[in-house]
Amino acid sequence: MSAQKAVLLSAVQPSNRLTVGNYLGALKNWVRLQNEYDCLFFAVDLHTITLRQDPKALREQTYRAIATYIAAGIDPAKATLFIQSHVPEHAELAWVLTCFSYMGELNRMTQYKDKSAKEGSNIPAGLFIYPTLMASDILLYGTKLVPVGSDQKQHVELTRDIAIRMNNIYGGDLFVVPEPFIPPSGARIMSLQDPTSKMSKSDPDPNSAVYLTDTEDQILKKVKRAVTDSGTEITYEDTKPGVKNLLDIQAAITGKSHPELVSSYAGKMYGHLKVETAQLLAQELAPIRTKTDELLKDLSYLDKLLQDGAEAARSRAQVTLARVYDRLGFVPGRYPRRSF
Ligand code: AQP
Repeated sequence: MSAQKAVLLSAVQPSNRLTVGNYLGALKNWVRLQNEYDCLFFAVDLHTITLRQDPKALREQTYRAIATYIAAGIDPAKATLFIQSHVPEHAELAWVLTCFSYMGELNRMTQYKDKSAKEGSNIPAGLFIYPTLMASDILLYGTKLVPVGSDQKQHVELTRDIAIRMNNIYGGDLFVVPEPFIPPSGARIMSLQDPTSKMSKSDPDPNSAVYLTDTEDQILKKVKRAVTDSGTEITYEDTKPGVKNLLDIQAAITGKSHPELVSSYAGKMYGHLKVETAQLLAQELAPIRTKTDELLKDLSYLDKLLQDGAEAARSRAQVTLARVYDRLGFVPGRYPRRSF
């Protein structure tokens, strides 16, 4: 890792097994980005508890997420790899940022509106303030670039607003102001059962997503059942979201362009497209599944790696938190007195 490289940070919530959406939209890009940027990749367990989780499943899924990052090609020697709760500075800075954010701006977050609508009358307060935890994740490391899908762009904008607000009060060098970063091939993979909504790991219908744990047989069954339309011609159009989604999956795996893929299916049926998409997926995911399972057999190796990652992350996070506490006027205690 080089100090000159821009800091890039990204994470996944271990709220279930990861899907091929998480893989093609995030992990596969991270593998490329780790060579160009100073990358921090982590599993956000603190974010995950904004909705109720089963403790045993959460622990397993968190280990599995980290093992999957490595199996997909993240090199712990190149990128800092850790679990969010292992770096307590995330929760500490989040509190400070909560004090500098406004109810009105948090109320405008569409993710909060969407997720709270599903919760009935008992909406966990964490769902409301979680964008300030995300702001903390970002600001702790002087992050310049945050790869995000369109659904998360609003949270990066909020992070910018809070950073600029605090920089205006406490000095322009308090926080690096981050920017949303749209990776070159940022595929957005849609649900196999409802191709107008995003494939999501917490979708209650297991047929809506291909999980990275799925076997070749399961992948084939799910993709064969994927909702398409009553037509027959394979074209890349908004009016055919199911077909478009399968072509997007193929494009993200092979790097081929949509016109190239469409012309290769001239005169063929939806069935061909489904079977070939399933085969490509199975081929791409099998080595990741095998490697993940292998890694999960040796938790002591993962624990050591995570401890090293957390130490590296903490030593960076503490510099930011110490600067913030000093500027706020806190009496130095945990951190030595120094001029920031
Ligand atoms: N369907 C998708 N297509 C492309 N990228 C996706 N990502 C998620 N789903 C797709 C990307 O994966 C990263 C991690 O996402 P997250 O775990 O922080 O939460 P999310 O975006 O809300 O993902 P899920 O799978 O839908 O999670 P749940 O169901 O727990 O809310 C992000 O980079 C995201 O863009």
